[in-house]
Amino acid sequence: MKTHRSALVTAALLFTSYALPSVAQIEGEHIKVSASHPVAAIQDKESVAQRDARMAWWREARFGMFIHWGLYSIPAGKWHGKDIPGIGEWIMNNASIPVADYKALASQFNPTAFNAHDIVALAKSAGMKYVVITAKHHDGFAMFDSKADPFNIVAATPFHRDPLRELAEECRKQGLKLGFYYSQDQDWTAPGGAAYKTGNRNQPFNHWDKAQDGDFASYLHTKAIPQMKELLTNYKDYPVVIWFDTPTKDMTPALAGEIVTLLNQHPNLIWNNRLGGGYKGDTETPEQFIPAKGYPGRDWEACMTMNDTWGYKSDDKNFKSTQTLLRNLIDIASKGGNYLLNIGPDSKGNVPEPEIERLHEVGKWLAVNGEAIYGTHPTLFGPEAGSFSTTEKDKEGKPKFEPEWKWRSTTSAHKIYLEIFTWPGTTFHLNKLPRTVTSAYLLADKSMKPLKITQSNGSIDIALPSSAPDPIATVVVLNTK
Ligand code: FHN
Repeated sequence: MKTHRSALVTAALLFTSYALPSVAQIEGEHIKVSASHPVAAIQDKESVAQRDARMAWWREARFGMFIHWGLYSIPAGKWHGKDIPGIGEWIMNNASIPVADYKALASQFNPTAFNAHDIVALAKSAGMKYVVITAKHHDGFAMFDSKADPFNIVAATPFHRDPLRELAEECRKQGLKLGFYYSQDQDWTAPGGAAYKTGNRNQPFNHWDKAQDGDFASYLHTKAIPQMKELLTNYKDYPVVIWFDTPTKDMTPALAGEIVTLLNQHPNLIWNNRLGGGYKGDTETPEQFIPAKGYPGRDWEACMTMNDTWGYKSDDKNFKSTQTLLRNLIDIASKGGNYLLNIGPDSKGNVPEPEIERLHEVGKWLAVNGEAIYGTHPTLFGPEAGSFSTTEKDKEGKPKFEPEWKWRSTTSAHKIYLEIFTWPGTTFHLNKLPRTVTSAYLLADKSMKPLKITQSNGSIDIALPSSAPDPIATVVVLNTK
């Protein structure tokens, strides 16, 4: 009876492409369906098992490279000799640069130092499993060969090469996945594209040049959707991710539905929660922060910069330490998320040296300790990540989360990993053990020499060397049954 009913509901969901009914969780077999959008997306139709299969590589990956690269790397934070405050890729908006002046940058863009092999090799050496690059950011400049719009790197610059094609070839060769970021809503150089000033998303037509005026739907039909079609069809097996950004209220459910119709033709694609129009997508995307508890029941990916900008800014040297980057990765993995860490190449295509250095260092740690990160499940404990303040509030007026950085934990079927940041001396004590531990060893110790353990009443003492073998994070493995 149960099977029969489920089959009927499945069929109904698969063949309903408009006006979806509001269906709650169906006997645990299907993902919750949202009623508010007109075209059913893959997430509305697939079973939990189909979703697990579609998300499998992404969940295993845990660590990816974000690349913000475009014309904004030429001014690199300065316009007419003045420092322009804000993030580098927003310079056109923040300095209210006229469309014609910004477009003129294309004739100077000749990033001859760009080397797709080296960038993919860098990601690989960092232990990253996928790359997501800005195919088009809010400035409207396409970093790929586009027949739909001539404002692109092949047609409008002396470079005449398609970096996305070159990256796709290298990702294929070096075994990484490739995704494309596409600013579907904001476009500051196309008539009708949305534009809002920082912090003012409710006024998307906050234009500063008449050349930007126009109709949003026409922009979508003549530029954004044709370009997305190009991106989805011209790179063989890639992209595996489409990373949308900054939806405004102009992205109505009906317009977003047109994009979803296109996405539905690529059933293995993963796309984020930033399309707009009421679509939840596959992934939550906390930006520049790590949520206190992750998003239980949802896939999520924290995207972060290494300094204070996504797109290259020559004066931004405020790079986070390798320790911070690595502990962020561990923190995120312990809460079941992915870390999408950004690089911002300069106008010649060079990746800034401090970014290369840090990525190599993170990669060295992962080469030894990756087992504790890739494909793992969240912590079985929880309080180690920190606690909510009883007195202080965050920006939204909710109790402020105060992280602790002593240790984290990740899990696999038969192991608990303890990533220790603050060395506790010669004993690590754990209460409320959810599994029985059979043995323990240091992950970096190739001989897996057993660490002495003492268990009683659900707690354990693990004997450790007197000083931290790894100053950033030492991983203790507990074999469990
Ligand atoms: O406005 C963008 C910003 O430039 C950058 O691309 C980030 C990356 O997540 N997303 C937007 C802000 O949320």
